[in-house]
Amino acid sequence: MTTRFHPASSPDFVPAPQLRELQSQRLRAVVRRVYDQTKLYRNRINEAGLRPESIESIDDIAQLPFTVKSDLRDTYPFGLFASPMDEIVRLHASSGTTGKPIVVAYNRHDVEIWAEVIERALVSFGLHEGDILQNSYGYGLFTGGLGLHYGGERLGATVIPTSGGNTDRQIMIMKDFGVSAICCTPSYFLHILDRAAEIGVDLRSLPLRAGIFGAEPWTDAMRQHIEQAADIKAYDIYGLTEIIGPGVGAECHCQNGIHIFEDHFYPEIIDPNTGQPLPDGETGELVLTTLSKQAMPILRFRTRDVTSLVSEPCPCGRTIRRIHRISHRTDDMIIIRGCNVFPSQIETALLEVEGALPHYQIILTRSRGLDQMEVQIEVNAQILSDRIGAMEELQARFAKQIEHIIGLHVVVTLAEPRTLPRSEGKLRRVMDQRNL
Ligand code: DLL
Repeated sequence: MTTRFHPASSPDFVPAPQLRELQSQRLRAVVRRVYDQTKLYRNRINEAGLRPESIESIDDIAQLPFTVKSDLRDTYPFGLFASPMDEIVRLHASSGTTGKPIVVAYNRHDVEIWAEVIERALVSFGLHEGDILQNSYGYGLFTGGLGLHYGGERLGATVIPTSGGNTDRQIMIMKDFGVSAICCTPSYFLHILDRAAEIGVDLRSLPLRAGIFGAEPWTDAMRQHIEQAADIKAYDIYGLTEIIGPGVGAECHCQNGIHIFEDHFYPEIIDPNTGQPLPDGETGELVLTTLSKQAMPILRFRTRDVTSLVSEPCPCGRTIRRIHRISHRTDDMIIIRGCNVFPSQIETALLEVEGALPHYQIILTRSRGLDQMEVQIEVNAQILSDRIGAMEELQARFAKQIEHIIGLHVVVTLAEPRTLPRSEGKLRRVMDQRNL
């Protein structure tokens, strides 16, 4: 993978004092804008006993109030817009699981920034003009499709807007069009891999060399599996609708954390219980402030994504800071018999056992007041029929490995290949049936 310097990534290498000056200048402007243009922020800033001019530099950011997801719901649909409607050129929405969606807006300047950060992400994955980019993120209200699309075009790549689904056609296009990079959720890529094997296409023999995976958590164990199975480099891209969509941050070729494009999106880590900022290196909830967005700027958004800021500089030389890959969301943590468990721990455990396919599902139930966790894992059909007792042995190995990592005994069920749910977008791996 090439690591040559591309001019689009210049802002990633700005010396720290200069970056802080830019962040301060942008923070002052954004605070003034939301104060003048939105009722919610004006009230919140007044209630905090502040005036817009109280915020002089980026060091003052922690004085500002947080924004939470329900603020976006409560102001549905347009209550947080800070540009007049006739300047807004795009709306996206995120459905969430219940009730009204949240709506986000972009003016011309915002869609340009979005394309800029996506271009910077693609460059940091080693992509360049001439790459053929299959974009299998969903096009529509979801930000993944259109977000990646315009950044790819800005780079000068050839973007193929396949969107999600119709997997056989995805594979045909990948093969016939000489696709060099694909964007989709890691779980959809697993599905593509399976289906390709079924119809006799070996992705390793294609020109595909990079996968751009995000929109859901995935582990380094999963990365290894994907990289080997497809002979590609698998990169992590992070983002969320409320802040812009994909492109808040991305890995570089070092694959050791997500660089945040912090000239546009300022990261903080807080203790989710107290709301207090945590020092670099400590794990907590990621909070993001949009420094340059105009149509819908957001101050100190509580993402619920759990990570930490990496203090060591990255060998790639980028000065923008990194966060560790997102391990889970605060609301995804499973509390079972008093222990905290993350689905990513299960993923890591099961991929260490030979014979596991990377498809699994976690089912939580409650029986006579006691929580039970069942992990269903797809395994190689060969193993299931190999010899008498092989299945029980494998089951025991999975249970032991999981217990070793999470400290709890779980029920392991082995499943035939291709029997667990698949997804063309984000995959829900945890079924919590405890309150049914
Ligand atoms: O998922 C935006 C996106 C599209 C990101 C395509 C990357 C690629 P939402 O639907 O609003 O937006 O979901 C945002 O997804 O708060 C995280 O919990 C999770 N998420 C996104 N990227 C990653 C990632 C898009 N790389 C929520 N690793 C976020 C782990 C991720 N979780």
